[in-house]
Amino acid sequence: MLSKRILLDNHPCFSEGAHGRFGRLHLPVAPLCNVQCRYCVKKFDCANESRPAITSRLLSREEAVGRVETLVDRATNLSVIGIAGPGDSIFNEATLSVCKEISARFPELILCISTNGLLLADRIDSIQEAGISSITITINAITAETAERIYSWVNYEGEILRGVEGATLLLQKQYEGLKAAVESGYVVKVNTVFMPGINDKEIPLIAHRVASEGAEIMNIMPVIPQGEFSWLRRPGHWEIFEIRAACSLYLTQMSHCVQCRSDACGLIGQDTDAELEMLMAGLGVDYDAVVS
Ligand code: CLF
Repeated sequence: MLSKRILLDNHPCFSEGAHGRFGRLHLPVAPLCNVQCRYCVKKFDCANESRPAITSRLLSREEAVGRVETLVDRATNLSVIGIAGPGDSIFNEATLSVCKEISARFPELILCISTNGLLLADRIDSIQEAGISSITITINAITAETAERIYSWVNYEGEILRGVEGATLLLQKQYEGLKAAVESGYVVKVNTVFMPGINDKEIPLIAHRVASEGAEIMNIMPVIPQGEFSWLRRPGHWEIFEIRAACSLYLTQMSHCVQCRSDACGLIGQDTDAELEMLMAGLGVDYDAVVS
């Protein structure tokens, strides 16, 4: 596994200093999800929409590796290959096989996954074997009562659990997963979706708990009101600022997240179209600027 120093110097999401210098390439190879968050809507071919769980299309394992080969060559400032959906990275077998191949062929790249954490503790050994270097877990609650309001269902080992039963298991697995990842030497980022009136009171408690479990950094993101939570209010900049300030008492806060797509490519906030870049490469058009 890459050292913590290398990771923090070169990972654009984990490091404020790296985000203007290095970009990430997301590979949309993980379509399935084992948890239904009430704020999540997975979509494909959404030309003008940019948010998590969106991708133009899914990639096969071969296409994903081909995309890395081509784009890393054309855009020398890509330091991270991430798998962030559109479903849960760990729930999809393709994630580990793609990562294994990329880590063997491009050992200099940071391999990053984003997960809801349900399977993290169960699969931590396979995740390490696949060469993955950084992990983000989305944790939105401390209590089962709050988690029950956020998640419609949880699918664990083929059994669909709803209500407080599903919520309790998910929280238990998320905190177990965080502990297992930290004990395995991972630098872990925790993403928390700020949902006014749903989990805002618990966010500082989440910060306190994940910091005490060894998380390195926290990324509080405003909810995008959609799906079953389309009636929610999107929190304003000042609310986000205040909650980050409260949580910064416990661990470092990320403030440059752009809530990117599952097929994002380039510098954070200056994304390029990976599909178009692949097409240009196929046509032999010179690399113009994946990122400038
Ligand atoms: Fe991708 Fe996520 Fe890894 Fe970064 S994104 S899997 S940690 S390489 Fe980054 Fe995008 Fe924000 Fe995620 S800006 S949504 S925090």
